[in-house]
Amino acid sequence: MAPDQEVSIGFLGEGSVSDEPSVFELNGQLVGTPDPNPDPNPDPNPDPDPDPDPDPNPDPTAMQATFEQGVNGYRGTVDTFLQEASPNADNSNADSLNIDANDDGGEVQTILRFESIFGDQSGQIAQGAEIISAELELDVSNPGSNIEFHRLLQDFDDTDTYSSFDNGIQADDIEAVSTPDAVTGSVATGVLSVDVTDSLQTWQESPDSNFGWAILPTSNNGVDFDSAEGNNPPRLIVEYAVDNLPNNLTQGSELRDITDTNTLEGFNSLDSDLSNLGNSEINDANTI
Ligand SMILES: [Ca+2]
Ligand SMILES: [Ca+2]
Ligand SMILES: [Ca+2]
Ligand SMILES: [Ca+2]
Repeated sequence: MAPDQEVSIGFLGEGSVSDEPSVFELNGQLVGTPDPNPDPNPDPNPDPDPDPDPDPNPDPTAMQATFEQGVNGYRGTVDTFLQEASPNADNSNADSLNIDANDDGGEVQTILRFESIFGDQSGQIAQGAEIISAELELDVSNPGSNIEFHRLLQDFDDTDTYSSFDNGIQADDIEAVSTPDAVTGSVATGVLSVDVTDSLQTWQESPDSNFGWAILPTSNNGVDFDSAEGNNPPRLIVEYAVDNLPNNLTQGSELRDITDTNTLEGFNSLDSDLSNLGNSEINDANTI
């Protein structure tokens, strides 16, 4: 509208002019409600039955993660055994591991770790998960007495030896925790299942502290089982639970606010209305 253009305003109604006309005429054109800018893309499928009462505490989803060398691409098992009687022996590639208080006159210890088990990659234990249970399965070829699983407090390579660990591993709360997380009964031939839930829960709190276990003997009747290089490598099976909601959205109302497209559309149309109203007022002020 040109600044000097004359404006004529007329009200339309059924016989009388109300204080707040719903329709009026501006320069010969009808304006006012009805909405001069109807939504050109109304939602063709509005939710006919929005959940009025979403469960604020949905049941967590139980998940399982399994780690075994060579299975589903997993390559994170690191293991070897340390021999007092052969203190410089590198057993990194041995296909069997040994734990024995007396073998050829010296103690034998096994060290075993599963790396890269926590994270957001497929197959890993999800961040923020609740560990429900963890089982370590070992394929035993030589039965024997109880063995103990002590969490290691120091890192190791599978090329480490009894010498490189300075007289092997001491469960002294420096090299390994003094109290074992798990102790087996007598070990039979076949699959030995060890409950290692305590270890996994501890490591999850600080994944960088996962150095694995020192598996230590309790008697001269030793135990052998397959290593990561053996036919049936050690297998770690972890059951855990994750919340159904993302970690940063714990309330149903928060989730609704963010995903409510009606609210967003409402903002768009409100903005459009204000914009049109503003233009009209400016034009009118310029010319009246
Ligand atoms: Ca090995
Ligand atoms: Ca030592
Ligand atoms: Ca022995
Ligand atoms: Ca034995």
